[in-house]
Amino acid sequence: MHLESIYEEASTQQRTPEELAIDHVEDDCGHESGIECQNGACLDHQCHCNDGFGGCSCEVPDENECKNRPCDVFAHCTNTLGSFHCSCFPGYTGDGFHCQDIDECQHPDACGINAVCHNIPGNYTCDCLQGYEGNPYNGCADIDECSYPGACAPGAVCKNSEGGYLCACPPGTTGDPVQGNCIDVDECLGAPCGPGAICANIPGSYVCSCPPGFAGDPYRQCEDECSSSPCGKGAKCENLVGNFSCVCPTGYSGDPKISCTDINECARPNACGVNAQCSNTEGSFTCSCPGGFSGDPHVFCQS
Ligand SMILES: [Ca+2]
Ligand SMILES: [Ca+2]
Ligand SMILES: [Ca+2]
Ligand SMILES: [Ca+2]
Repeated sequence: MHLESIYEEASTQQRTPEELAIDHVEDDCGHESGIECQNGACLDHQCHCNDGFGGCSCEVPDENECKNRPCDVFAHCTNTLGSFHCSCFPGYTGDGFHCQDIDECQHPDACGINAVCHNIPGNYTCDCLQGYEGNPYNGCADIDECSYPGACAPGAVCKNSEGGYLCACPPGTTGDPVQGNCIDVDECLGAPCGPGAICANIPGSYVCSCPPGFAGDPYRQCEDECSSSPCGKGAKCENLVGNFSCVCPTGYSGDPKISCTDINECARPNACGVNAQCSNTEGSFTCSCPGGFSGDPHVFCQS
């Protein structure tokens, strides 16, 4: 019988636990012997022995050694005919004269998984580890903290883990991901784009672009489109807003994207004045009055 129930029964009946313990022994005693209840009182067909007697009909002289409390305080004393014995309470170990608490936590399976064991006198308790929930005696499972609204700060990313969870501000944002807020980083303040490029801050990131008339990888370098000599041989590159154009310079003709060649102006009729000599040059031509002639060769040479 458990300690508490013995004491409970003893207090309701206003008897000592030892006296009650004797009763429980006598309860097991039948009446087959036919001997009358000699040294006791018959109650409810049971012979309740006077002090110093035992047996089914209280016919045997017996000392109740339990009266002297010979057992450990954490043991149950049982009087027997001619003797007694001590047995440690549940949760205690020993010979009954010396009982000590069993440290149940030494047993690896005392609690379920992910639980912590606490040894207490006569018993033990189990609790789920922090971050775990369930029946600690059967086993605790990880709590998915991320399933709770507000586990992390607004805009933060929640990542569940065994026994815990992590809050993090997503890339491109900064702040306190647990209790504060994740705020966009203005990456443009750090001039992350290539030389000549335009930086635009956007939520969670930034964008680099080349200004109109410039080309290239804006994250590396933006260059005047003409700087890469996109036009044909002899052609002029003109940088435009968002574009460029190739033109053959004055005195040259052809497809400026392929090549520009000198115009032979002298092949044109009336390139120079009357009587004048035309001489073609790279990109131009000259007119001159021949020997013996004078005047403006672009208009008229006079002899
Ligand atoms: Ca214990
Ligand atoms: Ca967790
Ligand atoms: Ca940003
Ligand atoms: Ca020419």
